[in-house]
Amino acid sequence: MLKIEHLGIAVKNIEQSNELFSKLFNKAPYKLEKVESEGVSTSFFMIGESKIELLEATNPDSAIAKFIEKKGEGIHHIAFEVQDICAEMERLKKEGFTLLNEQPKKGADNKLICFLHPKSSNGVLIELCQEIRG
Ligand code: CMX
Repeated sequence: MLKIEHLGIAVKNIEQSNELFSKLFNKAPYKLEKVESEGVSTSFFMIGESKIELLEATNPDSAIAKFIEKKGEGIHHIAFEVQDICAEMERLKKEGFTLLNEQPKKGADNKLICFLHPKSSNGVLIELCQEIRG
């Protein structure tokens, strides 16, 4: 793994949270993006070399809607950048982690992504991500 790529924060209302976090960071998000396949509306803030992703559910079946219903707003996942997502998925599967998708899928911010089930990583939802190159 190369570095923490971003932290994901589940929010109820992304417009309100964009205002709140813009005040906190004293800057606006650099990107707003809907990812229909994940049922989320996202925004990204760049803080030095670190990124924060805000996520609002776009439908009641979204992972974010279920998370907020159960746990309330807050930190939802940690994403790690990897060089070769397929190789890393294979390695982690062999190590006993539960992959939530067998093939990398397209995520927000020009990334191929794969999630690991929080039950296999001490209650933390982990995302692997690799920049889509070319
Ligand atoms: N962090 C930690 N634990 C979590 C969690 C999270 N983000 N989301 C759910 N859980 C917990 C649940 O509370 C539950 O715990 P208990 O059994 O102790 O109650 C457990 O994980 C399993 O819950 P579940 O009911 O079996 O499954 P859910 O329907 O809640 O789904 C998960 C959980 C992780 C499988 C699902 O959220 C998922 O597939 N996530 C990956 C995709 C995703 O999160 N997409 C949105 C972000 C997309 C993006 O970043 O662009």
